[in-house]
Amino acid sequence: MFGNIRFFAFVLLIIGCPSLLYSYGDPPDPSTLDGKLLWDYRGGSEISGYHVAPDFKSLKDSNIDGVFLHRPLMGLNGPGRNNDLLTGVIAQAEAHQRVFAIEYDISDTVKTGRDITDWLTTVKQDWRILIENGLTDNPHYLRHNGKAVVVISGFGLVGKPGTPAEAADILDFFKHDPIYGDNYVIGEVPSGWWNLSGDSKSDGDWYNVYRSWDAIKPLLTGGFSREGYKAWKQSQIHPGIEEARLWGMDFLPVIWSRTGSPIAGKTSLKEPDEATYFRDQLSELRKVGISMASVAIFDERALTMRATNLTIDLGSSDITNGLTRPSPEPSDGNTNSITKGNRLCRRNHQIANHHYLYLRVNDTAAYQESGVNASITMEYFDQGVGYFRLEYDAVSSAYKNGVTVSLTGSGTWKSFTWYVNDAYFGNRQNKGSDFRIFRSDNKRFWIDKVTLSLP
Ligand SMILES: [Ca+2]
Ligand SMILES: [Ca+2]
Repeated sequence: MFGNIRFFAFVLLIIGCPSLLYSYGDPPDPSTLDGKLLWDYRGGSEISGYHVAPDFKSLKDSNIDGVFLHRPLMGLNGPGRNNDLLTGVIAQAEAHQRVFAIEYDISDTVKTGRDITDWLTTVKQDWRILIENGLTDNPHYLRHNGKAVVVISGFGLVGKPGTPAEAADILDFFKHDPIYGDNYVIGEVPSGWWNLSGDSKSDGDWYNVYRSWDAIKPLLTGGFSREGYKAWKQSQIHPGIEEARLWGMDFLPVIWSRTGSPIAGKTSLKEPDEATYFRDQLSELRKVGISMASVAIFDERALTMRATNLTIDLGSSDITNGLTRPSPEPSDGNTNSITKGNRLCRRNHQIANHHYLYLRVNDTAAYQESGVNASITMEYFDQGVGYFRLEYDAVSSAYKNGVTVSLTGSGTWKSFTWYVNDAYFGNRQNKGSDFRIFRSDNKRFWIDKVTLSLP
């Protein structure tokens, strides 16, 4: 029955706690949604196939904290793939220290022809069984404000089942049932939820239903083009934010990938464009102070596109991919090529005068960002004493200091990664550079490869 349905996936990504946006492999704290990236996993994709738990190692490597596991309503009453998938997700979450939460999608009922009474009962019964089996006691089950997180998707959409009374009924169950309630409930609702327009049913009773959730997550996927996201922000995000704040709800807008998108008229982008597209959307959200967002992707290939790696392999002629040395180099940062420890690299030319390696970030990858997360990895020869320090063009300063990394004199090649959450990269350093690496104490440095990772 699923042969002609194209499954897709969402990533939920919380911004506004920039330092937490990318955890870089640290185990996520399961007690809060803040700062998390969660893949709203729809049970399969063109890559993994249906009812296969996603590879959580790749989620971890992509700095995604876990999944919202979509639980299709069909089959909930019996054994089968739903529980196989859940079992797989739990095992993967435990193996790779990720989190998960359940998402019910009531629009499934259109596909299955189930009647309304049945699915209301079905969802409640499923949740009771899950609770009684200790699901939310699992240390990897996501919580927020002390409550287990549940997503209910699809209420209020034109052409989908469900009345305002039924929505209120199930929300009441998840929030107020004396045994199975007291959950943090996220409503995935029509984009026109705030004014009952467009994709939202217009019945005035939906007004209060939409304002009863703990968090509102409007379905905006496909609602804007790459060129149109700023207008989209004005027309959809601003009023939605204001309305949610007025009612004391958290707000989670969506940004999305076009890779593999089945949405008509939205062609896929090439990889660098895709990553830039993500970043542009995120940047727009940050500018209006949004603290949470969701990201929709349509197949797992898009996961890797969230991160862009720019590299430079230093030598007599550098091998560059998005990072370059300024030419000429600034007067305090002249370098020359040398072979050191069997690697062709660059060192500072005169140790008394040249203390920096300067690098430029390709403007098409990042330029005048509103505080982007970035990691910068340096491969250096560990000789002598003193330290290296990153100095980068940040929102607050063109030469903001990163942490220092001490040399230990081991006589080996090592690497070190800096993590920053407020990069501006506006070409404001000497010779239009975006960051530089400082070597202390008038000492020699040898640096080979530098990698900049952007979301
Ligand atoms: Ca090299
Ligand atoms: Ca630049």
